Amino acid sequence: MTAPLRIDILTLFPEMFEPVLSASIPGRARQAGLVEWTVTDIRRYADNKHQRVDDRPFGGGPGMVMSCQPLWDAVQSVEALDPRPATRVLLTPQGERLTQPLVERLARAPRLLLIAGHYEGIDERVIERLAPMEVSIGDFVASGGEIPAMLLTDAVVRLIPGALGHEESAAQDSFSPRGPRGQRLLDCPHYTRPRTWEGREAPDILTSGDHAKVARWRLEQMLERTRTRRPDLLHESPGPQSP
Ligand code: 9D3
Repeated sequence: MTAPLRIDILTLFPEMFEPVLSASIPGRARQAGLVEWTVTDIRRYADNKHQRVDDRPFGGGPGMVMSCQPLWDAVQSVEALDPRPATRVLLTPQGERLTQPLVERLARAPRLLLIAGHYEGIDERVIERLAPMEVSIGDFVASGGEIPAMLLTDAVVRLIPGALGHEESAAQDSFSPRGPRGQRLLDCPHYTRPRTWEGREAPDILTSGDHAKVARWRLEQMLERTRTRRPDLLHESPGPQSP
């Protein structure tokens, strides 16, 4: 068997991670030996007696800036725990947008080092020296990089073969239908019993027993929903896993 993916997370809020990650797919994948993670409190590495990890911004302005030293030392210490080189990822609003192709790339690494920032930002000099990939989860403002780091972890771990149940993995992205030029599509609508609920019927075709017709209907729905809700997806270039 191949070595489990290792994810090291550096944060000022270490207590946030374990309950969330252990309760979801990553928790199950860890129990199955497919992934392991550590969560490290950057504050432990502050070399001043008050354990300060931030300071006022040069040039003035609101908020605080995370200092270089604690983060640099934390990265050195955590990276030394394993000889494999880590792909360093800083979660930041200034980063490249997280997309499924990026998740797929990250999932191929043997080891990820995730840095969750907080405060107004991190001193640029330590970012330059660490030279991490910089990743954002979307164009909105979160309070810190912690939830983005958990989201990235979740998205990466569910791609590890065996992380999902067999039933779920069969429905995985690479098997689901694509657009005319291999683009990812939005999902079709789903229905279950009862056939009539509050006067609303489920589409007859789904209970017709004609599997070819069902498949065609679902693909049409996927294309139509993508056209109306996410036309941008149809103009995207095909993903790396598309035929
Ligand atoms: C006034 C400038 N703000 C930037 C929009 C400051 C600021 C806000 C929020 C700086 C850091 C944060 C905390 N957010 C993250 O660390 C973060 C994030 C996000 O806010 N949105 C989307 N993805 C990410 S990844 C990390």
